Amino acid sequence: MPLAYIGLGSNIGARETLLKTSIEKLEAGNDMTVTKISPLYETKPVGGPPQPDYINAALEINTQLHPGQLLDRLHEIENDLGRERTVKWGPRTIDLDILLYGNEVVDNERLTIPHPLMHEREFALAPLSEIAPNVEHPILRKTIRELLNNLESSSG
Ligand code: A4P
Ligand code: MG
Repeated sequence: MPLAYIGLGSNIGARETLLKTSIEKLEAGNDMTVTKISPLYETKPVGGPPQPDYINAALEINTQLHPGQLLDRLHEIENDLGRERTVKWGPRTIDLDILLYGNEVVDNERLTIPHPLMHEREFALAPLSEIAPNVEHPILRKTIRELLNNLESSSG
């Protein structure tokens, strides 16, 4: 079974509790195991309207769900936790993104894997590098640690 990596973010409400509850909900089903959990990072918002700071984290999961089924599951949990989609990149109770799914490259109307912006975002790469530093991005062919180092050296 492939290992997949999920990025978590929250910037409204009880942010830490929302992250922890979403992890519990992922573990509650019998179709995946959460195998690694990164530390939580407090981050400044990137893009979108002015909005509160985020807490971000990353997970490694071992799952039999295919990418589309995994996305459905993540959306169910986001909805359970009160996510409302109003403004693109706007504030949210919880955002669950598929960052990587094994070595798979997916690009259809619902889903792009690897997540198309992950390599430009410190809030995604910093937690991911704590649990998957040597995992390679299947398109860019660089490890997560290398992508994070590139970003840090280019942003000065
Ligand atoms: N979708 C396509 N590919 C994926 C994927 N790999 N994982 C589609 C998850 N979803 C994927 O997402 C819109 C649609 O993207 C989904 O219905 C799915 O079919 P959404 O979660 O409804 O909307 P969104 O999150 O507002 O848009 P998007 O483009 O996912 O935004 P991002 O990239 O998630 O960015 N700053 C900090 N510090 N921390 C953050 O976590 N997050 C964002 C949102 C902006 N700034 C941030 C943070
Ligand atoms: Mg999202």
